Amino acid sequence: MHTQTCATTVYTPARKIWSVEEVLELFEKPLMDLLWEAQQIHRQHFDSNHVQRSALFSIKTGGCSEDCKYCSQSARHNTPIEREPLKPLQQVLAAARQARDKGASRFCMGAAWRNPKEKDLDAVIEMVSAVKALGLETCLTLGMLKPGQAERLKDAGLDFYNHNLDTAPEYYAEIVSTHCYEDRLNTIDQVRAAGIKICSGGIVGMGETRRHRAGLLVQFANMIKPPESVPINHLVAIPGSPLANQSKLDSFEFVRTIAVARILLPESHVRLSAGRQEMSDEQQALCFLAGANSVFYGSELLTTDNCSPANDDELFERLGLISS
Ligand code: SAM
Ligand code: DTB
Ligand code: SF4
Repeated sequence: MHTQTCATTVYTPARKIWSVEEVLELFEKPLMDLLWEAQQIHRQHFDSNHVQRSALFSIKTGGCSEDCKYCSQSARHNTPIEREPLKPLQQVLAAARQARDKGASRFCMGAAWRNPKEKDLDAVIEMVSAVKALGLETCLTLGMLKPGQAERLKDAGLDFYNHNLDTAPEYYAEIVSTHCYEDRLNTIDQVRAAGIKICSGGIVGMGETRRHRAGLLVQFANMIKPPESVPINHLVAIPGSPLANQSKLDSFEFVRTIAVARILLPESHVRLSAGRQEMSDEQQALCFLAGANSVFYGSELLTTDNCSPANDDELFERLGLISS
């Protein structure tokens, strides 16, 4: 008789698969208990006082075809941001040099595209090689990728690709109608398959519920391989955008979101991202205690202001944080 050994093999997942209910239980813990749990996990996987710094630069601003309600760069909203062409290589390199000299370790280049055209990709590939040659890690965020494009970026030496899921699957259609969650997941899969590291996170403070915040984090935690980098943005309310009048999320709820991300994603860098400028030094310190270990460093994000490097340097000094 032929025995099928594989039929009796018990598959044991290497990691826990999280349910939204379990994640909600974490969110509901007393804040001190949640912070303690997150901090212990953080210390098992990272140097507790180290924070990674990425610089952001918009290589192509405005005029985007998509209708993401939070975004200043959608051509469909009446925001103060004007459409600009793709920046020339020398301008990108000058910004990268400046970021490196100020102490950033990664240079993240963002473009307001639904997806890059092949001609655009040729120019971006040149940028990746040139920025890498400066000794910086490279990251791109260009929108959705078509088959073959991720491989081209990998060949150019790209380290990270940023593509956020932004919110829970069931809330996504409230925020964007011109593409869907499946499209986002599909691009993430292509990037992973090409061997590029993934940066994927989301935005809180867009009117979503705690269940939606839990649902977003569950998406990352249950991936076969979770993203290496998980940016948690607080909405920057853009005048003229549909979310212009959205009220700010309770600051402790934001800290909880960081702590839960740390517990669910013990090996990922959790980045305290957009919205940091509106946070007090004390809230930022709580976020680092909760397990955030990366920031955007530089006085600008893509189209909005960020904390000034001088303020960040002073805050890091006061907190005894070391960065690279
Ligand atoms: N077009 C590409 C895309 O959508 O992936 C890349 C650029 S897009 C600006 C990158 C990310 O920036 C978004 O997914 C979102 O998470 C974040 N973002 C954009 N506008 C924001 C805002 N007003 N507040 C917070 N985060 C924002
Ligand atoms: C991410 O998660 N946040 C960054 C980066 N990835 C591309 C973008 C933040 C943008 C904030 C609003 C603006 O400056 O336009
Ligand atoms: Fe376009 Fe990206 Fe802004 Fe959406 S988030 S409107 S895809 S630039």
